[in-house]
Amino acid sequence: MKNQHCELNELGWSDWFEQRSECKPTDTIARVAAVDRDQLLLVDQTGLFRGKLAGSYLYHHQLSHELPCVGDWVCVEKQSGDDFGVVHSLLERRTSLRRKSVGKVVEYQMIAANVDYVVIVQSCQFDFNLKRLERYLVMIMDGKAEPYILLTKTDLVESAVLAEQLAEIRSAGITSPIMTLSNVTREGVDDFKRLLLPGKTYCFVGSSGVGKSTLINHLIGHETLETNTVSGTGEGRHTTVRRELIRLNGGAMVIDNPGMREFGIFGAESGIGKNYSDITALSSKCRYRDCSHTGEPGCAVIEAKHSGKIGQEHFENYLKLSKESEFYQLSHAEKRKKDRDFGKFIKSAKKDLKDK
Ligand SMILES: Nc1nc2c(ncn2[C@@H]2O[C@H](COP(=O)(O)OP(=O)(O)OP(=O)(O)O)[C@@H](O)[C@H]2O)c(=O)[nH]1
Ligand SMILES: [Mg+2]
Ligand SMILES: [Zn+2]
Repeated sequence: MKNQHCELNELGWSDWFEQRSECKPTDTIARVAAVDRDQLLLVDQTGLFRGKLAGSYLYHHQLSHELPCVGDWVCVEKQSGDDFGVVHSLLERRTSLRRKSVGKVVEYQMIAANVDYVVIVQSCQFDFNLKRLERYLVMIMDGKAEPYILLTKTDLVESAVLAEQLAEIRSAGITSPIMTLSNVTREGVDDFKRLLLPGKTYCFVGSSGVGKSTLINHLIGHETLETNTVSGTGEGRHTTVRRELIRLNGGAMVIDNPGMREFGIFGAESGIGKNYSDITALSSKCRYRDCSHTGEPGCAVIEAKHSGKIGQEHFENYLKLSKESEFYQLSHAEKRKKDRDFGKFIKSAKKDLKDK
């Protein structure tokens, strides 16, 4: 991993944070480049270093949105020369990209903090969906960031299809800037790249497989030899198992995201139940209670499909949505596990404190 030296402003620091910072004069101010459970990858003027959350911080902040996420600014206790720091506070967020968690207390699952722009990526082949686009836009406005709309895979559709999608977005009254590109022919990639401003942070969101990482790799790749990356791209490749802040050679910062499952906009209370009540009603007649309606014996849904009571397309849309919803459940389970790990961490951290 490459270390780099730069000013805090180049990492996105501004007066806004300066005025609100409660860091002690002896603290190091750093930005969170990646989070791996209780371990943090931090970056400041001197480069990258590892950190962990102070036990006392964890003790007082247990809701997931109170914990640092990628893009956050934090106050760190660190001896000069040390390559490890203890994070003891989190600065107020100027913007946050987050979704509400289901539960009794109001809790948010953070996607990223202090991003200036959120790039909503949809592939113009198969993935384009106005309703989903609108939901992303609401989420972005809610978090006070600026949206960009990016349609990818233009190599796979006729230009008339693309033109129709653009018209559809505009006629829905959406005025955000729209870009189009193909990662294969590279048409539009340079135009997109020119939009990225130094010192600004861009977070990429969108369904799995729409080409977010491929694009980010192109953005890095042009200059692989001399790329200054904030984190994890030493191998020259980017994987989307976790979010990380990457600094491009031009000075802009990008955050990749894993696809749909991280977004979880298909909660049980939204779409599926309402629009597919015919199928959910039939499910109760399936032989198996957890029937997935994909070939189990005694499946009432498949039977209804064969007899024509349920349309093929309706059925396929249902399957698609419920798969995405499973992804959401999965991410919820992962989150629970993470919380448990954090719980264990709190215990051990508290023990550490006592031992001192
Ligand atoms: N034809 C075509 N294929 C593309 C384009 N962009 C990406 N792909 C392909 O689409 C697949 C998925 O691309 P990724 O970049 O991994 O998609 P992603 O959005 O990062 O997906 P997740 O990480 O799962 O969220 C890869 O096989 C890419 O080669 C494009 O513009 N045109
Ligand atoms: Mg990816
Ligand atoms: Zn069934």
